[in-house]
Amino acid sequence: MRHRNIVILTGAGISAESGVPTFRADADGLWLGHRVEDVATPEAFVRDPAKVQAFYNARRAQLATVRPNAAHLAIARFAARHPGRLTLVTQNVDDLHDRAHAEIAPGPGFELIHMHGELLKARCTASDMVCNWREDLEADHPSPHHPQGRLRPHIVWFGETPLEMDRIEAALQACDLFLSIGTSGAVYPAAGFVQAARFAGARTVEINLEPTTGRRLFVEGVYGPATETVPAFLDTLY
Ligand code: BJW
Repeated sequence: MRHRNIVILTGAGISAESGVPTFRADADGLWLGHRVEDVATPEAFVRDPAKVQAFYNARRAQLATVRPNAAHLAIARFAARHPGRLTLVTQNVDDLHDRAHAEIAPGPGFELIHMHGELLKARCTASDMVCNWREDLEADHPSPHHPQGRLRPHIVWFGETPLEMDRIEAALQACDLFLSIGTSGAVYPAAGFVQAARFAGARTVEINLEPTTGRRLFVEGVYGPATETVPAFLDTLY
């Protein structure tokens, strides 16, 4: 075993070949036809809850049409045989990592953190209670948890604090290998994780379709479609 404590950060690129659109692919800056600030901020939800709920309803429904790809499954296979600690931090709100790890049970040192939330969960605006949710949400969806609450998507919007930051920071401080897969590095704090990993002395590798603007922060880069590069790279670790 060349590495004991591993952190893998994933972004939209790992799910692209499953058919889930990435965020920053369009030259016109539109994201599934929306400006990101029209749908992914708390202010947008106050201004136009129907539009925000409809956007997330469509994405939640789309999850039923996609499946984990060879990159998700390669990480799941790796997690099943890695004897050390493996922290998989995903910025993705889809459930494709969850489904891959449900198919191939991970080892005891594995944890999966959805730092930007999950499409298949909803949160009460009054109590912050989180529940599993597969149906559409209405603009003013009453919360089962609190008489004054509404249900909103369990998504971390711009300006909100990402989830599980303490666990992520602890894993980064202890890691000896950091892999960043399919993320543009445009959104913080995830974009800064590579620096924390370098500070810990870790080997740092960017795996992407093409070098990102943050390429210089990584010691190594592996480029090509995730379904090919991720299984091949993980095979080199044993
Ligand atoms: C492939 C591939 C294939 C394609 N194979 N690869 C000014 C300066 C610095 C920071 C800020 C600033 N102003 C504001 C901020 C902070 C802000 C921020 O970073 N803004 C930037 C826009 C500048 N961040 C926040 O507000 C965050 N909160 C925060 O900072 O709180 C303070 C705090 C910090 C730390 C501790 C405590 C408190 C919250 C960010 C929330 C992000 N939310 C979103 C939307 C919600 C989720 C949803 O609706 O789905 O999350 S934004 C969107 O971007 C989404 C993603 O998770 C996130 C990252 O995108 P990702 O995954 O990188 O996708 P893309 O599309 O950008 O890239 C895809 C990549 O894949 C590309 O590189 C392709 O090449 C590659 N690819 N096909 C391999 N087949």
